[in-house]
Amino acid sequence: MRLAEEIKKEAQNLGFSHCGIAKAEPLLKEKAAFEEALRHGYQASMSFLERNVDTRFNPELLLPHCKSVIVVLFYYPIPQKCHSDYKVARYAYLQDYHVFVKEKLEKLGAFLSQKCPEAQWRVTVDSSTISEKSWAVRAGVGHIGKNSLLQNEMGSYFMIGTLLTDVELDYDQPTPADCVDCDLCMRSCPVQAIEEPYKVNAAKCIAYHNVEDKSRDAHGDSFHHWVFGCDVCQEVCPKNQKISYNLSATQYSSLFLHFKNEDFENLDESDFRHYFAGHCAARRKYAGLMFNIEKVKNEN
Ligand code: B12
Ligand code: SF4
Ligand code: SF4
Repeated sequence: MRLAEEIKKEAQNLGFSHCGIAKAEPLLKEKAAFEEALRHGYQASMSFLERNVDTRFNPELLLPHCKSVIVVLFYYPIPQKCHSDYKVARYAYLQDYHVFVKEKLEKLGAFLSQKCPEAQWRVTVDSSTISEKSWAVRAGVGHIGKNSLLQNEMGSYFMIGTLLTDVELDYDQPTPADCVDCDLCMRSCPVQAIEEPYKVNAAKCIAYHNVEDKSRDAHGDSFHHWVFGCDVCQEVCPKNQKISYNLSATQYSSLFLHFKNEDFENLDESDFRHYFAGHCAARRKYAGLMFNIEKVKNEN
């Protein structure tokens, strides 16, 4: 078996639904589109997006002599079954993907080292300065939908990670985009944050205001019941209607699923620390989550 095929098989053994490989070369078209989005101010206060723009689209700046970008997708088919007026994005039911996807990718890196002891490699999951969706498209594991998210035949509920390496491999081809005449996500976004197809203005997006925005300023728009993240533009997408739920395959925590209104409203700091250690919600900190809950409570 060729090395690329062995890597993909190992990725599957590690629990990734998809694995594709892109040639590491500067992505000029994608970089230009990204810079255009920055000129529109779509990054809101996330000034980290303005730094290291070259690095995001040229992995050689992250790993010297980088030849290949191995992209993996972790699929999380989790049902949204709220017992309360407070909604939480599905990815927050998982343990913190920054940790477990990274661990799995490090195992994939160790597998590569077994096969090629000289190999240099580096893992990225979300935090690094790399445009993960752009590389996923290049690696042939999906295309960008009008909601700006990577999607394929299984839908869009994925977390993306990459393994950069200086080993040359066989490369995959991008698949064509296929939203065709649909614009459901754009019409359904409660705050009209998808201003143009494929482009989200974070300054309007609920998932920015209730997760990323540290200022917690008096944001005028409603959170529309979402206290952490937002899944509306994925829930309405026809690509996500055929989900076969397979919770045992995910690093799944049912805690939020069982929360009732009073559990959200009466959450105290020690319970927050106890229950949410190791979960994405912990990144928002107690005061941040309570700000969101209070805001939604006042809107109900
Ligand atoms: C900043 C960020 C956000 C911001 C901004 C969102 C956004 N659309 O950019 C906020 C906080 C709002 C956010 C929200 C969410 N995020 Co987020 N986010 C990121 C992060 C860290 C950087 C993305 C970025 O650079 N954005 C800036 C914009 C300008 O760039 P862009 O969207 O990549 O698109 C530009 C280029 O890539 C280029 N381009 C590339 N390919 C193509 C194809 C076409 C056809 C076109 C026209 C252009 C184009 O043009 C675009 C310029 O407009 C990535 C992780 C990473 N390091 O990549 C995760 C990431 C994109 N987020 C992710 C997730 C899961 C979410 C949420 C679904 C979470 C939730 N449920 O609440 C929401 C979805 C909101 C949405 N509809 O986008 C996943 C996406 C998985 C997937 N299936 O695509 C990522 C990849 C994290 C991960 N490692 O898995 N996120
Ligand atoms: S995550 Fe929510 S607010 Fe953001 S673009 Fe999607 S539907 Fe709109
Ligand atoms: S809802 Fe329609 S337009 Fe939006 S991403 Fe899904 S298929 Fe594409």
